[in-house]
Amino acid sequence: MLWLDAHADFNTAALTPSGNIHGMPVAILCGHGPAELVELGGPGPALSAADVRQIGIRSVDPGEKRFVHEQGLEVFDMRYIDEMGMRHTMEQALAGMDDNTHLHVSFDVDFLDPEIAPGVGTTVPGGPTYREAQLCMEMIADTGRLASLDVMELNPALDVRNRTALLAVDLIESLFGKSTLMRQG
Ligand SMILES: [Mn+2]
Repeated sequence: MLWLDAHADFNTAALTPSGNIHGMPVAILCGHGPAELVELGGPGPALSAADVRQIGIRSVDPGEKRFVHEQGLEVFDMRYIDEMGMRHTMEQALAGMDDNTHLHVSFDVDFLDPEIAPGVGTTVPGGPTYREAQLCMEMIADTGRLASLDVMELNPALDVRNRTALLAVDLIESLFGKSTLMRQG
């Protein structure tokens, strides 16, 4: 699972400073949370931490930060992207898939820099630019392994002339394989 987000969403009820359950889904998917949620899709956790790669992270709570480290979650934060570039980041994040890999992408629109995507509930400055986000989506498409997608947090009431929604559609088209030129496979 590729988790594109400004936030790690790896809080638990014990760690969270805000109490917001929308900051907990990755922890719950990895088995840390109430059984009613952990086993929502069947017995046992849906994923292990080793199945998760996070991209674009730049807001992590103090207890959550420790827990991310303890669980060995693979996080490509904005500092990593700044230093290594989006191409290298995605090469690392997409490494190790095989023919049996079901790649799920969770795209929280607050992944994007608020300068280009203001229409979200919790903006965090310093996210990927338009070109970085396009490259991220295109490199996922190039793997041919994308099998499912969720798109989160787009809020039309906070958007500016629908630009965030239009941008999300543009990026999802790239994720589904739309490209400028015919590309060699
Ligand atoms: Mn988020």
